[in-house]
Amino acid sequence: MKHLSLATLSDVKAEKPAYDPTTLALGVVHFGPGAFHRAHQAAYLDALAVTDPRWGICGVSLHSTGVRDALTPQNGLYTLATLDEEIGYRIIASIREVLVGPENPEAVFERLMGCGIVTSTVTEKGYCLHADGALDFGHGDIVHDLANPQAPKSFIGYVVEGLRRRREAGLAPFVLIPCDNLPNNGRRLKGAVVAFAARFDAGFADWIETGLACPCTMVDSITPATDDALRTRVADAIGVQDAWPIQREAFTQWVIEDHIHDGGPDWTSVGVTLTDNVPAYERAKLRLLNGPHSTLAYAGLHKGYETVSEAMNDPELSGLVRDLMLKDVVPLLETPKGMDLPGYCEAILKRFRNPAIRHLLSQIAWDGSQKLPIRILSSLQEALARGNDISRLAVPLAAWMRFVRKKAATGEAMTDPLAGELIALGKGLSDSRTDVAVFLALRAVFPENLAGNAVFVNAVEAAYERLLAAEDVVA
Ligand code: CS2
Repeated sequence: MKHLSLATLSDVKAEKPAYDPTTLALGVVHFGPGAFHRAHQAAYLDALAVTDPRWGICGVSLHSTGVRDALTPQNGLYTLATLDEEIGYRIIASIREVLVGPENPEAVFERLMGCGIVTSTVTEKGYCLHADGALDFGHGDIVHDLANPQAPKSFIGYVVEGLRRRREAGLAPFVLIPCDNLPNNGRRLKGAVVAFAARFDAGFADWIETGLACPCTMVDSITPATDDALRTRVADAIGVQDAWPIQREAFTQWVIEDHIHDGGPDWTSVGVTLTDNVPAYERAKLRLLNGPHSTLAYAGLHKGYETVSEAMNDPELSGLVRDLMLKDVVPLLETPKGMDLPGYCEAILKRFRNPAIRHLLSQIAWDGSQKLPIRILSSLQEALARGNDISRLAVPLAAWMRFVRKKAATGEAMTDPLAGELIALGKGLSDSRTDVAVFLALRAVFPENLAGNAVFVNAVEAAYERLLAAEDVVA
């Protein structure tokens, strides 16, 4: 079978780009061209390319060579399979180049000089922030980048050195658009960039503070990792082989704060929502989609399920997340303009049930130490302050603790920046209520005010005991 590339595009049985990909300028530099980026922002920019050729993408991988190695022989083309009641296959051509940062930082800086927009999907941990949202100057990559600004390891290091060179050359800053599931992602990122720059030169930090547009965003589309089943399915459908197709649900949403630059893309023409109230959208999404997702992940794995839709078929679990959303979280939220929060919850529950998608709970369970504070503790703190019942919100925390325990006992790999610490801690547990205190001592996850709150501690201990009892029944 032939392989996907510009040369074989005419043989492909899929929706094809309605523009000539070779004419796109590299107007966007994107850090972290993983599955989510290729499912989401790259698809929007692919639609935009039909009318505006300025926004082709240069993807920059900070660690692995995999995306570059898969996409370069395919001239950047890949298949986006949308899995719902109907299955769609579309060839995306907006990624025109993929660079691997550590191989050639100068090539990345060159692109940063020539682009108009920088976007990122580097995950929560890629921002190198403390739990309070400020840049972590003790983070190994940040320490490295302050000493070696010309060969950075972190996304922050690249952005700051790219801005420094632009200032030196008399250019304006690029527009920086973070696309990760972080509250106030634009504010946090800009704060981190300014703080890093201030270590070099206060005037430079002021220049960034005044001139850098870094809007907050909300991004949404459920994107399970690529597997061999998808590769086979895509090859059968489109008639050529694609080394790295991407799958997602049909639903997709991108909300960007509307103070972005003149002369930029016509975002709304491709379905992006521009608003002055991103925080309301982003809080709703983080707490009503990502929070329940993490709840299903840990509670579902605890019950032996593999995928989100399987977990949703368990009435106890689907009832838990539904109540958590509607009874615990919705009352805490401001309703974004034109949105109906209970309707939003029902739509999310339907998306979780999507039978066309095999979204692995183990994928969502990655990086729990980073995700739980944002997704669950945020709601829980507010619920506590109002004197609301927090027993359901305690369940994902207790289930995560059992998840860590299991990883420590089985020796299975755990993806989490705190993995070493968590595994060590998980080995010393006694499988009793007292385990909870061991976890609550993790200051990177549980702030002092919460860990010392008796109502909170009791709720997590009670949830933990219930999970232990369920394990006894299974055993
Ligand atoms: C998920 C998200 O893996 C996870 O943690 O909760 O990737 C989720 O699928 C997306 O945010 C949906 O937009």
